[in-house]
Amino acid sequence: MPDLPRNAESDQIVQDAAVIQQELASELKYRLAKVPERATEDDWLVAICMVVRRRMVTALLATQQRQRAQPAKKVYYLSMEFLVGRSLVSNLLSLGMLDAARMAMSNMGLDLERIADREHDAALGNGGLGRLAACFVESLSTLGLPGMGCGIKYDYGLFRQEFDGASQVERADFWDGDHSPWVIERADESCIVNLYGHVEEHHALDGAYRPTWVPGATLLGIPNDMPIIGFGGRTANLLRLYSARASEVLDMGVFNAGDYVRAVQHQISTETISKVLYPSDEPSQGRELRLIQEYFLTACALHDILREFSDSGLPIEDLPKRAAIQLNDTHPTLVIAELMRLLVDHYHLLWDVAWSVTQATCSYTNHTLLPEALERWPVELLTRVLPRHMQIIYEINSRMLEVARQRWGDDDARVAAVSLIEEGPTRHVRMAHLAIVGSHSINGVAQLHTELIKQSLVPHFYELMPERFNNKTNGITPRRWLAQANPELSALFDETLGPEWVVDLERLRGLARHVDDSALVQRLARIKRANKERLARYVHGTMGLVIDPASLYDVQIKRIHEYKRQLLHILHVIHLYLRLVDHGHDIAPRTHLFAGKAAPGYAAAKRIIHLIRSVARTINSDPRCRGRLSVVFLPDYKVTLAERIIPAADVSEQISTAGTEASGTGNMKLALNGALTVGTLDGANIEIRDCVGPENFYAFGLLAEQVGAMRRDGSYRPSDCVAASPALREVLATLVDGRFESDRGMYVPLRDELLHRDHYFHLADFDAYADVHGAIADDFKDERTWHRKALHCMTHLGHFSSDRTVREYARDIWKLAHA
Ligand code: 26Q
Repeated sequence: MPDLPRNAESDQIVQDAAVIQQELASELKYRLAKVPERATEDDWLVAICMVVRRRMVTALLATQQRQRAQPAKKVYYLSMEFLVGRSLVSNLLSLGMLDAARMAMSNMGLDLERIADREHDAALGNGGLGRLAACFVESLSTLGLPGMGCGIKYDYGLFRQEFDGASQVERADFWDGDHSPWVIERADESCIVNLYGHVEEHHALDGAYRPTWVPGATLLGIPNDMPIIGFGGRTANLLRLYSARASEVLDMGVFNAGDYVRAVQHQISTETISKVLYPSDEPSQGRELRLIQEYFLTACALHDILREFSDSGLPIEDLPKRAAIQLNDTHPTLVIAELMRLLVDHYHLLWDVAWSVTQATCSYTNHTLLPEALERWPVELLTRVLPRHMQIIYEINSRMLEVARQRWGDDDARVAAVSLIEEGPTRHVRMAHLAIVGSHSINGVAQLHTELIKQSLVPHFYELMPERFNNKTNGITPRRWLAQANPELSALFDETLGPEWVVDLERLRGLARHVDDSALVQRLARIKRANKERLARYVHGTMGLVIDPASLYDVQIKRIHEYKRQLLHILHVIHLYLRLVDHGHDIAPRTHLFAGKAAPGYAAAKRIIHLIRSVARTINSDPRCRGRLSVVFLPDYKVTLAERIIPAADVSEQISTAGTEASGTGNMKLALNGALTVGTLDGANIEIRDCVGPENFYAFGLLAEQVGAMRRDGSYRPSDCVAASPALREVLATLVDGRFESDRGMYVPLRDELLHRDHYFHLADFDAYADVHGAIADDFKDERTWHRKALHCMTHLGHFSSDRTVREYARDIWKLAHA
């Protein structure tokens, strides 16, 4: 039990609780028209959210007033995804009213945690990139920096994952943003967004080229503001999410033409623009609706940016003095063409001036090295949807190619390599190239990733403009991922270090003095145990499975992707199973926990889930495994589920093929909650290992360089690995001998891919992976040493706070004034 707060503090909590209690009663009565005896848990959820919302609004208005009084440069973080999760507890925590709210509710016979558990996750993102955006907006507010997240208010966020046996089934996840207590609609600040049509050529009196875009369709972008409060409650910045609505302007035109049915149909199709988040973390090439979504975001955001700028009274050339636009991957890259269009066609700036303003304003973060994940849009599609933008992209390209030719003469291959247009049977616009030329900064999200961008992804651009490339290693907010997710560990930190660590994570260093304090290490062990018991109860309650909190919890939670190699993990589980049941070796008790969604159209990923669930079923029902080995695939991975699993993990699986995972952020969350990492030297794993020391990190496998070399010279022969490893042979055989399948032949493609191609080098790393797991199992037997290692790791992970990351962006890229 955490110690009771000191008296003055607890007096304050009692007083605050009394106020909250009164407000709760009043919300229940006047907003919901309910008496307490008849109120449901959902009613109480609304009531407590409204009580919190009042304080959020106060903080928001105060922030806006301060920012108006002292105009300063502001960052606009443009992202197609913000994976926010729940807000009630995080807002209570930031406002410093969590304990008081808990007390108020308990005085009324209610359990805060139980009621908070009714809140629906806002799942407006797929995974890492979307969650990073949410952490960044929170850090901006905590640091008191002026910023705004700009995104889309999807009606349907990422699908809910259900199962039909072992197969993933996707269900729609409606997010009722229109009725969320955290969202304020700003219909008065709506803007018009144009699409389709054609460009008419005009010349001004002075002969200047003045094209006019005559749009074929028009819709409205409605801002919906979600205040994101910083820790301490002083600053609330906005997450502004745009929703699309049919515009009356256009409907009238169609009505006048007498085509009623078409008018109504059109309304349906414009409103589909913000209907649903694309559920893939890879581009589905050429989807018109996705392109329109991306343009919709950039047009709405830029409209607001320029409106806010116009309040400054400064000339438009000074835009970069007041606005920095950060592109979260290439998804909002059209902002570059849109800004050029507005500056040239509407503000009548000369091209070169407009181009300098655009470059000085925009900057681009890359999140992927996989070539298939780079966005490309067919020229034909872009020309049809955004004719004027396509002209502008051509103009940008021809000027850039001119520079390239000056530099490389007629080395056509090199010049073609940087072109914004990819030639081929169908021509495409390469969005990463547009983002690079239109930005003053291009950053990767971990050191290795940034090196690979420079050396392999776009080496020619790096040669042309090396000064633009820089690294910003990702981070996570310690508020959600420690204070909120792991309250007991947080309380221990508070006691040992004082409360400041939550806004200054480097203070975890202060724990270093305690690694030999056995009382503290024991408390840490007890906290981990309590978290593991809590997760066991959840697993039992939701899936009916019994797992043993004394066993080692080995956790892999992330999107299902071949490059992340969940397959390597499950092959190792099969190996352990065979040792246990076929070879009669004993193993130390362990529980393997998986969670993650596969994109609906990604057959290979769905097959991997199927295999994991089938192996789980076989193992969990085999009496020989009882007390030794169990496997759990938890359905419907999302932010809230991550918050439950992470504090309970002993081992964190970060096993992507070296050179494929840009950074990873789950690796940081798990390590900060006291899990030890088994990982390849990939993404931010490398930096985590540098911080915690190699003796506290279970590294294995090929290096990125080795993988790269084998890919280039084609020397990898997966069958050689099988020949050299009897264990591997045995494991692969189980994929086709009917042991795990319900459907005969189901895993043949999986086995064949491994044997004949193995694009992600599973077999090459298998033996090393099994060996390092042997060492982990040995180390876990010595509990004291294990927890001491975990403590040592936490001590050295302050670097991975998103506060540090955001400060670096603010200083190096956005050039914001210090808070
Ligand atoms: C693009 C076009 C059309 C449809 C979908 C997409 C799309 C959507 C999401 C493409 C990519 C994504 C998401 C990528 C992502 O999450 N990348 C992860 O970013 C994290 C934060 O930087 C890193 O830690 C991970 O390593 C990286 O995989």
